[in-house]
Amino acid sequence: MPPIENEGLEQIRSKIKELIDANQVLVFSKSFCPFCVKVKELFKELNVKCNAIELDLMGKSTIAILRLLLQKTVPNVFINKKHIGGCDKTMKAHNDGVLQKLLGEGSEVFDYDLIVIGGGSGGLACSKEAAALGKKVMVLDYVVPTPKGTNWGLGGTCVNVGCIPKKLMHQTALLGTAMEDARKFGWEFSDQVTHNWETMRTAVNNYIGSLNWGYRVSLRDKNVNYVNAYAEFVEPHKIKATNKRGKEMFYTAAKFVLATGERPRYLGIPGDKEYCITSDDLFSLPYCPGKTLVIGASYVALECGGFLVGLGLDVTVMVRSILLRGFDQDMANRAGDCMETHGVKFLRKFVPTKIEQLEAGTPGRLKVTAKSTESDEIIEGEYNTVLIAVGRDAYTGKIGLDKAGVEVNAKNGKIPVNDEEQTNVPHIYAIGDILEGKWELTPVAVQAGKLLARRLFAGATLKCDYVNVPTTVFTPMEYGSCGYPEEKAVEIYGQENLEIYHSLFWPLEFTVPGRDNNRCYAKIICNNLDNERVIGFHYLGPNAGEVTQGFGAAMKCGITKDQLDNTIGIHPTCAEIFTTMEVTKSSGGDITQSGC
Ligand code: FAD
Ligand code: NA7
Repeated sequence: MPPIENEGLEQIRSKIKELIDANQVLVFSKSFCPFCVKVKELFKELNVKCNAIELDLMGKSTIAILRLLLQKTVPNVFINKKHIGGCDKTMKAHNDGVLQKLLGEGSEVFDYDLIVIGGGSGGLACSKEAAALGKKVMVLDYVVPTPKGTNWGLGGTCVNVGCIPKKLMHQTALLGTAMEDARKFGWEFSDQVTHNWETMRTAVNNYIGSLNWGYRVSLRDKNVNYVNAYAEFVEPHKIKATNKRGKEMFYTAAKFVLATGERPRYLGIPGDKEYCITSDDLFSLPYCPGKTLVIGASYVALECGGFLVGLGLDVTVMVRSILLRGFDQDMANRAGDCMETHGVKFLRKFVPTKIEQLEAGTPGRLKVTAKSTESDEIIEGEYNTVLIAVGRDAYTGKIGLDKAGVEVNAKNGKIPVNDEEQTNVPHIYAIGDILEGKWELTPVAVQAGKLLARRLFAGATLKCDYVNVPTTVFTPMEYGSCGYPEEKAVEIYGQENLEIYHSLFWPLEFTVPGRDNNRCYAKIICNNLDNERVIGFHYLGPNAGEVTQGFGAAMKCGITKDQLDNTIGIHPTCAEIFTTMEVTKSSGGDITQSGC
């Protein structure tokens, strides 16, 4: 507001009216007043421009202005020319949803309050939560088939081509091992035990089908408008949706959430798209893959290689450099060693250069040529199936982000957001696997989606906490972790400030069958500078997900080594090892276990 020192009351009155008329939100405020700060913060959270007249900074005119206003106290809030009142009344109006309605008046009318692009883990959670808060919501989900033509239903990666089929097939493999163990416990089978891929695939895919259906029903029950169409921005507030028959529809929304996930990366070598499959194809493959080469060494590669060998197949994993990049390397190598014990062959320091078809079929025969990363050595091998698992790319390239002005990391398609999952365009948000530098896990996408909806539409302030996220790699010997890998902890805190406790252990259930003795391993990394707080938790053993989940909660509460020592274990279990760890890594003491 320009200086009005020398103006008469009438002029001031007309200036005030002008200001109220011209601003969607006008707040008469005092810069030091905490209630005014609260109100201004609210509008900031709502992404609504709030014009504040700081009366304490206006000299003499303050008194004149206050004389003319009916409400003499601050904050004094006007929305679309309507007088709201002070802090309490504004907050109440927000909680009752009245404020949002008033803000909507006089502004552009959109088809939806929220459009979510992508009906996977994050998108479904966000859209259902927003609809439960009374918003008009649309979610679009569309699966572009793989180069092999594989397609699937609603629910995204986790349900169709990720966590769910992966864990069920891992379970299939574990049952095979359990059957071997069973003989040692006295079970007798008269017939030779074999595995039928088609039976497993059909059972797993029937279950997935039931989940797809369940998602549809729950969207309908929650009044979310689900559209099975591919969405792309044509304007910042408008998308084009193209369905599988090519029909185009256009929709507008006040706000958007991007949750388009990732898709497997290909190698870019001759024969990769023609002859190879990815995890997007594996779980619904209509035939047993036979002798398989898995290319890649991170978690998708090792998990798939692990369950395939568990089904009795001949499996080789081609590793370019290290196992499980980003995870604790001591643990990664131990998990790899266990895979080798379970029959997986590793071809280390090789990358494929060419895939050729020797014979078509289900499966056919493929020739793979690979070169060493350390020498000129070239090798060739013959496999029935080649599974590429060399990472996943954010699926953001063809959704018209340029039309909406959303910034994207050109190298990997990831979307940078602030700590409220907001992109550089204030009304567009992003969650899940497409985020830059965040965990690519289902529960993370779900939590981020839910909390985002509550912040957008219920005045909540809680943000998604991406720290100390527990996770598990479902290799034949499972690896659960939470917090820092050892390398990272050393880098951040320095070796001299850490105490690392560790132990090998032998699960009781492995003793009678006499397998995997002293292969299971537990390790915690404690920060000496902070009361030996546990900053890294690592577990290699059975039921790693179940074990790690509870310790994840403990780490959220800031558990220390002392508190772990004071926790009484449950006997006989694997998890109890964490309550009795005494040997530090630095001592070099014996960590083998011989009994309970
Ligand atoms: P997604 O679930 O991928 O959903 C995105 C959806 O958007 C997809 O359906 C996609 O088709 C759709 N879409 C994309 N573009 C458009 C568009 N333009 N218009 C309309 N729709 C579009 N996580 C775990 O927590 N535990 C595990 O054990 C685990 N195992 C995994 C195993 C494998 C093999 C893989 C590949 C992943 C695994 N994950 C696991 C990761 C987990 O699946 C992802 O983190 C999670 O699915 C991410 O959710 P999202 O909402 O970001 O994306
Ligand atoms: P990641 O974690 O991105 O790992 C990719 C792996 O593939 C890694 O071992 C790479 O080796 C390897 N890679 C990458 N490019 C090549 C080529 N050209 N040749 C051979 N090997 C290669 O991918 P994932 O698919 O396992 O997991 C992605 C996410 O999906 C994961 O976080 C889950 O949430 C689900 P490198 O170590 O770089 O040498």
